[in-house]
Amino acid sequence: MRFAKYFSAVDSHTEGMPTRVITGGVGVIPGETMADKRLNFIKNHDHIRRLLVNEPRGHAAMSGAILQPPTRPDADWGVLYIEVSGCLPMCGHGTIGVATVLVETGMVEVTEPITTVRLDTPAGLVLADYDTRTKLVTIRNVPAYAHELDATVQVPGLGEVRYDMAYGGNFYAILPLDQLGIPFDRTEKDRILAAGLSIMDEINAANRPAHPLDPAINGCKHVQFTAPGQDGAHSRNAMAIHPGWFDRSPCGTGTCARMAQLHARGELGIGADFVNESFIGTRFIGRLLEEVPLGDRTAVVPTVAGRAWITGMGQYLLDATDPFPEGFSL
Ligand code: PYC
Repeated sequence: MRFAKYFSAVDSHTEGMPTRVITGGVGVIPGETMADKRLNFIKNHDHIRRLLVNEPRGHAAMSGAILQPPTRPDADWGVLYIEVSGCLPMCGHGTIGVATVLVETGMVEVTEPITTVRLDTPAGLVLADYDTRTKLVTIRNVPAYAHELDATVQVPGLGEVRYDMAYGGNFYAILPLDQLGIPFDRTEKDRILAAGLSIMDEINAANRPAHPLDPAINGCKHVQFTAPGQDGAHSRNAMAIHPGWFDRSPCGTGTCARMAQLHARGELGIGADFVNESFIGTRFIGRLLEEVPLGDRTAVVPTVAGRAWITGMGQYLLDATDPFPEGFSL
């Protein structure tokens, strides 16, 4: 057999959501910053993402992270986030997975009981504190902010939809699912997903959000349908993501966006815990540390805590004769 490509990987899941951490085989992507590397990767190397997340090596809700040397002296590793939806600026569940893999495989120097891993991400520096006693990873994310409150959009088949747009490393349209009259129930997943995809299409056509300091971070690929929390959770979500899947975790950047939205509405104070529950019942614990300026806006610095578990280690290969060199999706 002749291998056209050969990648080493450590697979994990964060509260149910996979992160395939690519530890070798990609090489160093050119770029002065991780944001530059992300754009270069999207333009010139996206076939690698497709090969690693699409079927048959991945699946319709696959997600991963490619390790890179950092581009800044205060970081231990650089990270590019890959998913079926594309190459994200930041990913919370992915960061929890990366920190767990780096510590558990000894790729960073481990200190007991807390190891701090400093990650250079396309959205900015993210710190991850790994607790070796509990496996809990607490990430200190980039500043999150409420981009627009009480926006409306006309959606075919749904009429006028009211939503808040918030950023937590990605942009999230946030609305209560009961606004659409759909029960918060996994048996309704097809209807919920179809509504989410239509809403993001119309928002991107009519009112596409962009980050105030980095216009390359733009567009809404996530619709966070919320429901009241239960059994100690403050909120639940069904996170509909382009091109058609749900986050299995409570969504790290989505939890940060939700906290920024609640803070802007005066419903979440600095220092208060916010427990967010996923569509499969797993939880992250979020908290806002402080307010900070972000261009001419006010943002908040969020933390999110959750756990990840390693599920496998392996090599992913591309045989030179494989008829699907970029995999496929159905
Ligand atoms: O955890 O930030 C997250 C995330 C983004 C997309 C899927 N998960």
